[in-house]
Amino acid sequence: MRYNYESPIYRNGNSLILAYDHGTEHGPVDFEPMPESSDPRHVFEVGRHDAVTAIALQKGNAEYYREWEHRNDIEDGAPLLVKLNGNSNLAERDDYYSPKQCTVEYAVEELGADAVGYTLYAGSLHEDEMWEDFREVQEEARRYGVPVVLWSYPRGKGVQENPEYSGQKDPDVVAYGARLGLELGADMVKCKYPGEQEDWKQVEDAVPGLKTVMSGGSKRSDKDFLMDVHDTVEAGGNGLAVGRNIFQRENPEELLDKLEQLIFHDKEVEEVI
Ligand code: FBP
Repeated sequence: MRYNYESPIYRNGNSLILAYDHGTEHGPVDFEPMPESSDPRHVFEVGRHDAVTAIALQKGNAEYYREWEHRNDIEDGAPLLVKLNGNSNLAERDDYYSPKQCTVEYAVEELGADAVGYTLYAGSLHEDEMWEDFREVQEEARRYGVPVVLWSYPRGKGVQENPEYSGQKDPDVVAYGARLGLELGADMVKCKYPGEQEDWKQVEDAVPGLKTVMSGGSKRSDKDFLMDVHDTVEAGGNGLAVGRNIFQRENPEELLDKLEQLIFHDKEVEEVI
């Protein structure tokens, strides 16, 4: 079914996805600012906050998550979004590629996934291969009735070497990446914030009716981060997928309280800060 709005990853149509796949994508360096965050159980606990509508984990951590819930009789853990592909910073390739480590079947049947996620690097020399991988993911997700979230990150030679683009956060590039999600059958796209609210409007204009979430990015001040999230939601976005801006904070619950107000209760930044 297209657009399974009954999924627990949505609350009033919006989402806050706690992403914790950074050990794969960036390595342990991302845990240095807050060493507790290296322990998945610390982040699983953070995911129990009411604001979190899904926790995005690679297969190994997803297995650990289910075991943690079971051993500790946890019944209010965040819904699980299994990230099906990923790649490390150690790999040396001619261009970006993110191989698949998990099938939708394994994610749903063995891990009880509520949703799945896949990263597509449009613009890479390996774009065609990733389209094929995504086709399988999307069709399998439809069979199981779970939403598929596309980490839509255009990057690589086709973007870098095109003089019409100023990089992966160029609004034209971000909007194009989002549009691919719409046309390839994603239920939601997760896109880099291009920098300004009007740029996010351009993204929304490219994908009428499709759910969109802003990708958190590197850690910044509470105010700057909340402003970006607010501007995204006000421009029509459906929330946020965030990692470092949560788990690199000493008191992530405090920021989650504020994000909850912006994403699910339409509050202004000044009302929550
Ligand atoms: P952040 O909020 O920390 O940016 O996390 C979002 C995310 O998409 C993660 O899922 C992923 O690990 C990371 O960003 C990848 O970012 P990039 O490919 O730009 O290094």
